[in-house]
Amino acid sequence: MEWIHTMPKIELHAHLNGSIRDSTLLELARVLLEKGVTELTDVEDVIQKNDRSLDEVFKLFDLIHVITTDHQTVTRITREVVEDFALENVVYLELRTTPKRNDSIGMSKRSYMEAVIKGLRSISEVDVEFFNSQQLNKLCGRKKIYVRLLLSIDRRETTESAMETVKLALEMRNVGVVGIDLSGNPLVGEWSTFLPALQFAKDNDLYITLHCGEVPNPEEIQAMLDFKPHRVGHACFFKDQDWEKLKSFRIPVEICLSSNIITKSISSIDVHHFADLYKVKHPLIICTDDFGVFSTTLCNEYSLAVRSFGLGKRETFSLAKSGIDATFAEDEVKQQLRLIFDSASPEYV
Ligand code: 6MZ
Repeated sequence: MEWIHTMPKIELHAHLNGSIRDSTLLELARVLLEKGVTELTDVEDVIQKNDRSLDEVFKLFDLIHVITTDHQTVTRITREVVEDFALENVVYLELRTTPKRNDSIGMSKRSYMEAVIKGLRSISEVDVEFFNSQQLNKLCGRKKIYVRLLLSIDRRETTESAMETVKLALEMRNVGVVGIDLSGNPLVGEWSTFLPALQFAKDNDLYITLHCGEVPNPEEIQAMLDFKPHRVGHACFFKDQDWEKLKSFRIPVEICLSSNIITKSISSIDVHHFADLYKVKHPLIICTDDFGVFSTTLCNEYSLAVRSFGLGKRETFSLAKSGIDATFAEDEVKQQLRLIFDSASPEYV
């Protein structure tokens, strides 16, 4: 559907290391193979993109991290991910990544993030605005994209490590960091471990989004909702009381259709909670999660929603535009985004 490609879009749930081009991953893996760092079977596993359970997805991430976690590669994949989203007419991207420490190569969480910022600065194919004093170039014909960053806390981390990430986020607000994400294998870690750092982040006006209800965990889901995050991702295993709370707090949901289906968090698209949330006009936004790992694109996710839930062109455009309110962007950026959508709207009536 060509109109989905040309439509301006907003992406709010994209993990950097889940969004690597196949060609890049292959190229990097070959170098490691030559050095004997990885096994051929491991690399084949990265390339094969069949159905994966949630558990397998996290094993895959560990392997991807072996392949990608050095400063130069982090810079490269950041540049490529932003370019790829801009080429599908994403006009605002909130990119999330877990700052990583690796003493053996002199990497700290800070230097990891500096490599990400270097990646943003190095983009020349498209015009990027990633902190608010920057102006988007007015050159015609070039894609323009606003980028903001979320620092992820991995559920394997300790309270101290989570706190280090939050402090880093606070120090990096002047380079486009707007919030914190809690992610990682949902079968690992306790909510109480992360709460102090997340509360500290919230008290210091960072925005918070949580992976919530990716596996059945009733107590954690309720505790997370009581924390009143600014958004949640997934919400696959919600029960009635969870939906009630989510809806009464009007917490926007990041919807990742392919990810939920491939990991079998949702048994089939016809029973996906998108339908109910959309029907009751609850704020939601279509996202990719990990376009590399799930072999998708944001256009593909919109097409899936259009085909599965019978959305028309106009409804799809309104849905995409409504994502502006769920962004963690400054008011001026939201204003600019409204102008971008308004100028495209005649195509979608
Ligand atoms: C939970 C996920 C995820 O941070 O290294 N991540 N966490 N659920 C998901 N759904 C499938 N997809 C990705 O990107 C990769 C990391 O993001 C989180 C995991 O912690 C994964 O290791 P970064 O850039």
